[in-house]
Amino acid sequence: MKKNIAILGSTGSIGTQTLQVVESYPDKFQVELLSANNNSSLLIEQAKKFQPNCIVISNEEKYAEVSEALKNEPIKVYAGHDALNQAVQAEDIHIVLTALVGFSGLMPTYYAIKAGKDIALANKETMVVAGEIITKIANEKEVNILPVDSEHSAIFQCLAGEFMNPIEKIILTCSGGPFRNKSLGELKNVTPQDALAHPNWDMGAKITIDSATLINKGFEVIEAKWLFGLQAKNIEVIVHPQSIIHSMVQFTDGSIKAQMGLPDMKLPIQYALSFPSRLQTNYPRFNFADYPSLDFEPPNTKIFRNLALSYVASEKGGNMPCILNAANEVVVSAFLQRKIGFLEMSEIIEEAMELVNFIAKPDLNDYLNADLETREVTEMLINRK
Ligand code: MN3
Repeated sequence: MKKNIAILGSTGSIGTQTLQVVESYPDKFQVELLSANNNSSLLIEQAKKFQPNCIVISNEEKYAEVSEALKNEPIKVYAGHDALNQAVQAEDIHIVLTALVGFSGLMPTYYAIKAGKDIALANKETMVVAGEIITKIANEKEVNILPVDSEHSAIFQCLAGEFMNPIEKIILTCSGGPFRNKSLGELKNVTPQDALAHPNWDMGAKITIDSATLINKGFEVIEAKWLFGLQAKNIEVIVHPQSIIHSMVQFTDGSIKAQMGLPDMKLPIQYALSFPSRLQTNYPRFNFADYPSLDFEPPNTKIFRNLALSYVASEKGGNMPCILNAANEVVVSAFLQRKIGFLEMSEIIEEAMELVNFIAKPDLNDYLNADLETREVTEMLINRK
């Protein structure tokens, strides 16, 4: 039986790579739903090619253009965020791959889980913002949350056959980003263009900046905490510039399992879609003789303060990781527009974490409000700079 897939964020980096995977296994997967935020022309092209039952363009201003272009196709076209929250619940969908950017991934993921759909999770912000609620509902609905993030996929693969064995710690590997060896002085004047040249992974603009500041790794600590039921203090980050080991699990007997290979996002994507099976591929293979040494070093949290702030937010709990995420989205966008410098991103996030109302036991509405409040506060802090 084919798996019917919904791809949220189909025009982004993960979305387009997911469609490459789907295309390689036409007898395994069928696209049921595609959604994009803004990129109407690529969404139209994808819809014609993959013939989903339904597509959603989040930007309602693009509805006329998209529906006109597809008027001769048997494809339902909807627009807007509410339409997406509805569309993910369709009966024929088996698994929802969430590759939306940032906070926007939360509500569609929430509704998909409520409707009993398995989730292939590429939108880590969903877990950062509301991991407690999301994992609780997923348990109630007996829904699987399968990680697409390469580090979490690695851990998930290391845990196959180990589910009864306690974990001592998780070791998340981190490429270090484009600014790995830079000093504070050098970082003061780096530009978005400098940051967008990532050494190992080809990704969208937001996650590329997040990787350069290491907040991406901080988010991954929080994501791992919820996915694998750990405390942040049992999740360690190690810089590994070659990105060959994708992450590791250390068990209580001291044994460490690592998952490794050449970095290619298509692998974790397809493992999430085909789990528990592995699909044969012809991707290039890792050759040990090409890598006489693999390097490791601790991250410098005095320089890359966003990583330290992520541990603080995780420790504090409640809506603090949500505040961290919202403040980050706003400062990243300000940095990309060159309104603030690289190091100011951490300063402003830290101030926002102090200023926004803390709620120890938030419900879903509290998260939505904290997100809005943080955005306002962060904008104010940016304009003051
Ligand atoms: Mn990752």
